[in-house]
Amino acid sequence: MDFLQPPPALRNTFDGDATLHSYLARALPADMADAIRPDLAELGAHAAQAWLDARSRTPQTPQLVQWSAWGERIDRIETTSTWQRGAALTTRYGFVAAGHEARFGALARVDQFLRVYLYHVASQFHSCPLAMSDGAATALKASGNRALCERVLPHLLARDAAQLWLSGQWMTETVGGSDVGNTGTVARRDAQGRWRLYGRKWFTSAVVGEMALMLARPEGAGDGADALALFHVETRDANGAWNGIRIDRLKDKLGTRELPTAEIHLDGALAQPVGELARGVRAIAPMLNVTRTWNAACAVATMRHCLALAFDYARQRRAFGRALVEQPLHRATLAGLAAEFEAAFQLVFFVAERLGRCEHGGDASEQRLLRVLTPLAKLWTGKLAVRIASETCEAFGGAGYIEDTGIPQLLRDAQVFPIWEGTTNVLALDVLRALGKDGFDALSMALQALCPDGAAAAALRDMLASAHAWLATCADDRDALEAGARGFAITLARCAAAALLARHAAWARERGDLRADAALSIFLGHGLSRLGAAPMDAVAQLVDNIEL
Ligand code: MFK
Repeated sequence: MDFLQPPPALRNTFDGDATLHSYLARALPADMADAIRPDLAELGAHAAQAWLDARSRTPQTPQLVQWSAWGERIDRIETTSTWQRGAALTTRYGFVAAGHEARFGALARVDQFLRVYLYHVASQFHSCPLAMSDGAATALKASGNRALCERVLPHLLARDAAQLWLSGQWMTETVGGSDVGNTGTVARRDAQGRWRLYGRKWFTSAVVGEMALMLARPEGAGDGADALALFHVETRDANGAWNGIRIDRLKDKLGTRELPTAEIHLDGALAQPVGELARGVRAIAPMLNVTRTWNAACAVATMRHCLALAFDYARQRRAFGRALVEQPLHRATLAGLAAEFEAAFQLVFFVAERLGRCEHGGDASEQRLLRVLTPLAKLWTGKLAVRIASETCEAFGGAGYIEDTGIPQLLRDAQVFPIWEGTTNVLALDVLRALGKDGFDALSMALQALCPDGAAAAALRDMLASAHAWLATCADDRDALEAGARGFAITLARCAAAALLARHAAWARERGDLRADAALSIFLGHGLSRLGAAPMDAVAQLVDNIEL
């Protein structure tokens, strides 16, 4: 009989997550942890079952049905069966609502992101419209538009599936996802004085939702970002017909294939300004910051899922006379990945904690810290998720390259994290914007205050001094600053993650748990510095003269 390798198994992802359990014990009051534990355990069981189910059926993708049998344009999107269960799960577990509810006060965001962390991989990127719905709720609250909040928030934050609305964030146009100031969609008043939108949106991942927030240029306003205004659009009219929206096609994407991302035309969609008829980028920024936090939480969820499979396989799979997990090089490889994950986990949940605190009256210094840590967490975890997913494919050898093992999908899906909600470079430049002229010193002090004495504190002090020195070399050279922004931002993210992992490790050590300590020493061993950019003249030689 030929040898048959058992497939990798995923156990209840809550029960088996030592990182998560240790975090719950440290960061949450015992009564809160007790209150949410049953939901988290159910989500862990759901994740394990979803992994099994996905392996035993043909993959599903959404379909766009543009025409009825009788020639009527209907633009109906048929979603996967997992997506069809999305509203029931969302309202049952409060993936959006929990972050806005009062029962845990400033820890509401931690409650929410724990749920998101356990749900994301099983959700088939239903987490994407949930992120945008959360972002829309947050931006609307910040706008102070009471009438709109009263109409929309009960739906976005519903605990009843029949009431739930999803929101899109329709920002990207054919001119690009990054240079939002070039938005071409125009807002024009109709004969009754109502605003109607005309334009083309190039990536709309929640067109199945009930509403969207989007930027448009009021007719006659000038060029540039400041002239854009933020609008609220409901996708259907009172009769259920599309509100001036035409779905052109669904995107054929590298990954996130269960998520129906559409190209659409707006042809007179009735819309309502959220606030003033200008400065729309600033008005949508709270939404961006929330969706970037989701991106980071979903990235660490992906890392954890990948590692669980790679560890399970390493324990079962034998080669050269022993299990892979006994092979020194494979052990070291897995430990290196796990250490990066542990650090990323601490950073993401720290951002969730700070988001909650800022929403419950955090002072200006807390707001500034959150403003910098959000893009740092997003950009670093996005890249790390791709690396860990890629290493996971490799940890399975040839099987990791075969579609129906489910492993390649992890890599294809992870690749969205550095792209969605702003690329690594856009986020790195945002870090410079967020730091401003004097933000580095404040960040530096905040990180050092978090980090207990020891090897991590010394490494952190040295690294921050190097980062400061690098910044000084760019004081009069904006191009050099921008060229090195990615390395600078990743260095700061690693510094923040090291400080937070050190803090957690010190707490765990006192309780006899040395796992986080081990992760810290490996993480520090990988080095905090990613500083430095190629010399500008060498870059110019290569980029300006190369012919390919
Ligand atoms: C899940 C699966 C998805 C399926 C596949 C999806 C594939 C990807 C599809 C996409 O296209 S995702 C891309 C989504 N796009 C973005 O995330 C936007 C990327 N661009 C940026 O983030 C730019 O930095 C940004 C548009 C926000 C700003 O560019 P600008 O036009 O240069 O504006 P500016 O002048 O820097 O900022 C305007 C104001 O907003 C300023 O405030 P003031 O008016 O008071 O000075 C900024 O401080 C403020 N601001 C900008 N970013 C902020 C912010 N405030 C708070 N937080 C922020 N993050």
